[in-house]
Amino acid sequence: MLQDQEVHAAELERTFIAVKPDGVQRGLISEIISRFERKGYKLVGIKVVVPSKEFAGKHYHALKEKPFFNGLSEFLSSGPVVAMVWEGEGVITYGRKLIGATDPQKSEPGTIRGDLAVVVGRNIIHGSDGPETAKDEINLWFKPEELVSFTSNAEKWIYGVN
Ligand code: IDP
Repeated sequence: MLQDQEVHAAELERTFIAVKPDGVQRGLISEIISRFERKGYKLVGIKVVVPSKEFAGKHYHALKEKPFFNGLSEFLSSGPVVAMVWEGEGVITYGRKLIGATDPQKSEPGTIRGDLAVVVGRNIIHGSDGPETAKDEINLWFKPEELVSFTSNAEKWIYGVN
């Protein structure tokens, strides 16, 4: 039985989620963690960091041609960020659903940005947008030894497997 759980856990995917400086300053860390945790996803890494502007630029490298790239990198490095790795079936795609659209004004009510943010430049949370990005972002923000692997007792109730 334990073996089955281990196999199952090994198949689960991981995504990188960050509470950006505006979310931290507004006291929304626990609210954001709570939405992922209540859904049934598992927190396997977390730390509070103030990234340098250079590091923020690496994180947002795909956007380096955008006019807002400099301001965005500056903003991400302007204060503490809560960097996290969440694990679970479909967590990359569904995590983005929990987060909502990039522009909070286009985010549905019930989503994190829809409920808690107003403008695109202060949309409080980041989430990886696909499997490759997730892998790259997890590697950028975390060393392997900063992440844990464990089977939660709740998994059999969340996934319905033994
Ligand atoms: P995402 O965060 O929903 O994945 P991306 O297009 O990857 O969206 O953009 C990264 C971040 O850049 C957004 O979360 C937002 O903070 C910022 N951003 C995106 N578009 C604009 C814009 O038009 N003006 C200012 N900031 C923007």
